[in-house]
Amino acid sequence: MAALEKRSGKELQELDRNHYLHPFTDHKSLHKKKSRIITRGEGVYIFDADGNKILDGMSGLWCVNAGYGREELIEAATRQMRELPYYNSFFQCANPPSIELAKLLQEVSPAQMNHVFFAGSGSESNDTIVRMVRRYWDLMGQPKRHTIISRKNGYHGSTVAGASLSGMKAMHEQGGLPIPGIVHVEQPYWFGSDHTLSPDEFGLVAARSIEVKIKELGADKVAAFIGEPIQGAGGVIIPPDSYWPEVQRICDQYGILLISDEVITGFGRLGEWFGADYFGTRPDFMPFAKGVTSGYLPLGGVLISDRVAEVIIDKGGEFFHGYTYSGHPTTCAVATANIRLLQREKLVERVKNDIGPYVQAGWAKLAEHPLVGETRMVGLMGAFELVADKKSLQRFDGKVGAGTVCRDFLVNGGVIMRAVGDTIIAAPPFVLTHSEADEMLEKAWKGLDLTQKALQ
Ligand code: PXG
Repeated sequence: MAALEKRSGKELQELDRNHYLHPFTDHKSLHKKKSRIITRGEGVYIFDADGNKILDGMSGLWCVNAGYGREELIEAATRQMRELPYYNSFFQCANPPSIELAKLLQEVSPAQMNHVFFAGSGSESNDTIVRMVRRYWDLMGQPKRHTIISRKNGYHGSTVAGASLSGMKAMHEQGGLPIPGIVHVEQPYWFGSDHTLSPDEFGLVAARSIEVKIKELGADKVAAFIGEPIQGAGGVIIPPDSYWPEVQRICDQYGILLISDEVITGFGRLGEWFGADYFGTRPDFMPFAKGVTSGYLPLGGVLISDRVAEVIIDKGGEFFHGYTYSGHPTTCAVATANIRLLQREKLVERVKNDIGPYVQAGWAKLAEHPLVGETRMVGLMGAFELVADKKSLQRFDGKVGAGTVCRDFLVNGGVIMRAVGDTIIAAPPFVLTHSEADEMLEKAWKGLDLTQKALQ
């Protein structure tokens, strides 16, 4: 049998079609086309089996923040695999890399976060949180505090608990979700509103939909609120300034645990180590994944505040929860190497003070394009909205599939961005240079021109 890399692109596509079920994919429609086989990555570029070089404006799936081909991450994995590729953290065991990483996470995270529980992905991290939140309230003698409030169009994963926390209608319709005890309130998506309120007024209304729900359920029934600092998969929804302070006030007033889902925003995406740092919230839980290893190996986890950790540790006895790969030595070694790399190259500061502002300035200019109704970006996490009428901000309402048309032009033109409905989103690696940023923005403009022509 030929080694995998020796197969032709065509051969790989055929095997893919015959044997491989992809995540979030309509396979019938994919099989009519063919999948794009990505074979290599270097810096901010990926290469496909047809020989195309594409600027990865999505950092893989919001994760390859340090860029492709980083030798120190490869070496960290190799070294650890030689020493101890795997051992578990059950049965009163631990291993040096998981302990090192736990300590390092404590150093880079907000002051109240002094403990971590490791998982294998963002979804698993949120499953852990659902269990731990309920365990906490049981131990506090308030077992009725069971319900977790989340948001419509939020994304928290694809496992049963993750998909339940997510506010995606299409996901809920498949398999009878959400599970009991998870409810959804309004998202702070000003552009998607009727624009009768100012962004700050709208942000307050969205935050207060949490309070309305608390009063409806009874505060003694509500365990926690979960939100992404900026919604990622939902379309890079940057809340108005009024939003997070009001959410924090509500959580404080009703004694509800705050979960800041940092799976995308953690480890520098917004120019601060965490989204909670950027928005000034004081979460009790921070699930993370993706950027913790720059996507080189799958690792997730939950940072846990002292308020919760003390109860789980002191009052809890055994918490019957954990994964085979909790504290996996190799993934933890790579995460530590990645965080050290972010620190040494000052990449978080670079997002805040250098490449972030540079890309933001160019991104804002895309608003001059006749198809664009709004641009927005914090750090290196941005979106623009395609509109049918620029003056009235009238949207296409999904009818012509403008987002998909534009996305295809972008990708075929050599830059990866993603379409969420008619919102185009981007999240490039932190190592993007100024000239690569120029290339990304020029290609975005070109893609918009082609989309405009195609839709006329
Ligand atoms: N929370 C957030 C905020 C996420 O963005 C998860 C949890 C789940 O993580 P895992 O590792 O289980 O996938 C995510 C994942 C997209 C897209 O299309 C986004 C994610 C995953 C897949 C696709 O933007 N985010």
